[in-house]
Amino acid sequence: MLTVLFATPSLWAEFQPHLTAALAEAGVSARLVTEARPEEVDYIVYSPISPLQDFTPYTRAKAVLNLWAGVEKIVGNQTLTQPLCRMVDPGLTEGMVEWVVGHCLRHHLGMDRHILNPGHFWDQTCPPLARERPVTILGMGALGSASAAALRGMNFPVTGWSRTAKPGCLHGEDGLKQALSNAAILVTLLPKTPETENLLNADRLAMLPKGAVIVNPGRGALIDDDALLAALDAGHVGHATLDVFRVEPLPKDHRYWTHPRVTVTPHIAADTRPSSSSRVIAENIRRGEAGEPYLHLVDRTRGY
Ligand code: NDP
Ligand code: OXD
Repeated sequence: MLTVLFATPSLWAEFQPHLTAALAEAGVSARLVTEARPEEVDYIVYSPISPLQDFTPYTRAKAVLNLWAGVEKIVGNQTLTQPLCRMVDPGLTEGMVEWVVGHCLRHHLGMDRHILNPGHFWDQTCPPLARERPVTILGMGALGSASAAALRGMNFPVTGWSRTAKPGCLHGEDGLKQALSNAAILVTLLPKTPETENLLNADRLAMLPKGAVIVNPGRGALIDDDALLAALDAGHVGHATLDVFRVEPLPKDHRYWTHPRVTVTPHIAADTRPSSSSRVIAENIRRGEAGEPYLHLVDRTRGY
């Protein structure tokens, strides 16, 4: 029987029934535990909030299965020699699509004008149709491409940008310039890697059309904070809706909290859902045992 170590005790109560059921459904016979002798562990279900950070004693572990989509907190861990899989969870994807669409629609429809204006506000200016509001998505992976599909379904013209060339998607520096210069709303769904850190610096923010809105559920480090605040102060960027930050929780004295054109949400864009993600974990353990390739394997050199 396999030993599967669930390495985040604070999430155990939520995940245990779903993982137990998913392992049984996948035909995997396993002892699911929160504590075990390291040399007896076959698979590790990990999250960035796991106390486990030294993988050296886990000599028998065949893979580390991350509960999060983002892997920046583990990908550089020198003690990790096993394959690392990230989370692509249908529930998480659905949640992200809803969050992205919701925040895009807020800005597209100018909802704040009516919700936040007290008194007898009677401005009858109608917003344009979605088909007239270009959206750019940086990062066209699991979450970016699902968000793009949903926005396209509502007629938003969506431009995608990713690292590699793919059909209907821009790439490279010229592609980025084109993607930014066309963005009334910019959604950032890139992973944090050495290449993406501070991608949105002052020069790149200047490429956006005046008044563009930024919606960032990706990672805080994608944006140079000082450059963004300067662009907001100058009115070049119309609004920034930010879900992720370099330091979380966002420090109480950070200017983002009080800036009139910034909306802060506390890293709640999308959560890994225990029921659907447990099936992904169980399927990967089944694959590991059957000698089949793992799903969502992280490329350690690429960083995501
Ligand atoms: P994927 O790995 O599926 O997609 C990443 C995308 O980014 C790919 O399209 C990839 O390009 C592109 N990319 C990576 N590096 C570069 C680069 N240097 N230049 C251009 N494009 C690049 O990730 P997901 O879609 O699953 O998740 C994206 C991120 O969303 C996560 O890493 C995490 O940071 C964040 N996230 C935030 C959550 C929240 O609640 N706020 C919840 C879940 C995730 P290519 O296709 O060519 O490989
Ligand atoms: C993730 C996240 O990476 O929630 O899954 O940010």
